[in-house]
Amino acid sequence: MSISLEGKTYVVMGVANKRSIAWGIARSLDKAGARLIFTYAGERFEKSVRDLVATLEGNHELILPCDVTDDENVAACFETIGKEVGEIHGLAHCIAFAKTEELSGDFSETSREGFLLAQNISSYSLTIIAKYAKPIMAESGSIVALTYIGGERVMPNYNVMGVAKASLEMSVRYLAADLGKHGIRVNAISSGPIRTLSAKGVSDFNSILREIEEKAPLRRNTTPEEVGDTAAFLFSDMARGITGETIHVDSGYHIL
Ligand code: N5H
Repeated sequence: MSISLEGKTYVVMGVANKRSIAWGIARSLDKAGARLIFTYAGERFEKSVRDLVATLEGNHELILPCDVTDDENVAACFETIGKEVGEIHGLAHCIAFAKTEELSGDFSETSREGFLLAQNISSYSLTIIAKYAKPIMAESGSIVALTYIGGERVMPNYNVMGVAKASLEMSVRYLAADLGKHGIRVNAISSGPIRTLSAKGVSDFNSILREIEEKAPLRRNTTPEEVGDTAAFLFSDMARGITGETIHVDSGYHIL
């Protein structure tokens, strides 16, 4: 079950380890025959990304650091990508961060610094990346970002990240409105909860997963493969009429 993305090049940003949703996306794109470029957040992730990429079918050589909090770093990263491959056909933004202490307890205690940090890394990063990816993006380019239902509705403990995801989802729409004139589409995938490194330390994650198994229309949890295949679809020409959309890949939980 795969579509062909042969001859296409995509940038996958935010692989941390084999459980990452970004890695699910990378595997689907690799299976579809795409050429991939990876960016990682800091030195601590470089080795794990390189080791993982070596297990893919295709030969994906370009693996670069990209610090999304630094405009010049993002500019340099996409300049390097442009020099190496010429043109890209899309990018997957799988980047988010908030302080652990702001992901539980009272939202009214959120600090200014923590609020801005979550917005900076989890939301504004999409806009700065779109700015520097635009000059090297093909006419049919496609950008995909990851979000969560906590950006639409209040979910226990999601707190500052919920506000950042709301901002990210609205950025997807404004970017779609802006970049549509260049033929570039911008969409988000709202994934059901998946046990990733980001979810580590979330207290009662098991009970969150259990509730989905019990209540979601499909009575099961979301896998990184399901998100990856939806990303592959959004990157493909099959999705050429879709932009500014948030697609829920969550076993239907969001309709409840
Ligand atoms: C309602 C929930 C439970 C509350 C959990 C919120 C999780 C938010 C995601 C952010 C991105 C987590 C985060 O920034 C954790 C960091 O403070 C500490 N972790 C790290 O630094 C690790 C090492 C690195 C790799 O993580 C990052 N992000 O850089 C939501 C859950 C049911 C679903 C969920 C887990 C959603 C989501 O947005 O990821």
